[in-house]
Amino acid sequence: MVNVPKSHPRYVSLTIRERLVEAFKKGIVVPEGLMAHGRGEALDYIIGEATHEPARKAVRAAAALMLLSKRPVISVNGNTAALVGRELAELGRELNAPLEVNLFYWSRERVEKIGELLRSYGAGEVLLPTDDAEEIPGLESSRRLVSRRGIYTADVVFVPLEDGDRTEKLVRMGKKVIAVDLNPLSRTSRAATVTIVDNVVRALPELIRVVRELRPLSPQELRETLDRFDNERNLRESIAIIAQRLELLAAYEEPLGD
Ligand code: PTJ
Repeated sequence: MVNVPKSHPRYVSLTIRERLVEAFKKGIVVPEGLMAHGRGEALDYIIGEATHEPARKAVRAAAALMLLSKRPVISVNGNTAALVGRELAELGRELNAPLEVNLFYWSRERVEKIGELLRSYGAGEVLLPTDDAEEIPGLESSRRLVSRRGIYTADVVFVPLEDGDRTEKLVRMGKKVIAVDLNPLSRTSRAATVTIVDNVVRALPELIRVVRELRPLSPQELRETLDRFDNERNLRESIAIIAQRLELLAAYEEPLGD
């Protein structure tokens, strides 16, 4: 692993890259996952690698939805296992929700490796798509394979960093979907019930913190928190932040990036 000096101005971003490259070498992340990260990284660069107000509002709505849920399930792919596996295990314990490995680029070996990694982080229940397998209706990708005890019967599915198809199909099955995606224009972002436009690396610790903060609220108060949230309006606010950042940079009102 390359040793990134802490003094480097892009230390955090370079360390995240190194984590993904290491996970790629171990067979957790696919090469396509590195490309997907590049797209996310570019958007993160534009928003100043910071959590903005729309993301904070979405985290509150997501936490309320998770606390109201009877059967929440956390879906994990290669990238999220590598970047926030530990936090996903912690969120699962906090919500008493199973983690389910669900991959786009499917291989039995990788499914098992990711399952093992999550268990090494102290995850409670870890479901694999090979356990009591069912199929998401109308979905052709490998993501269609889900566990009956998990995503198939969940009422709320948390899908940090996703491709759009499955989100649409899960919503069509009557489920509520919470997504984390740095791209507010993606199909996932538009199809989800609540989209957190932020880097998973910042969103997960914040989500865990807010779940703990909102836990004492009554179901009525949680429902009010959720009802105040409008995903489409929130996505438009995130797009406005991207536009404003670029305008300020173009108008010499912010220092150019490094
Ligand atoms: O492990 P697998 O086989 O399930 O494959 C995982 C990937 C990520 C390769 C697969 O789901 C995929 O191809 O995803 P997409 O369609 O490229 O979508 C990934 C989305 O995540 C893009 O919109 C990126 O902008 C966004 N993204 C990338 N890195 C991050 C991110 N969003 C939040 N935080 C990130 N760190």
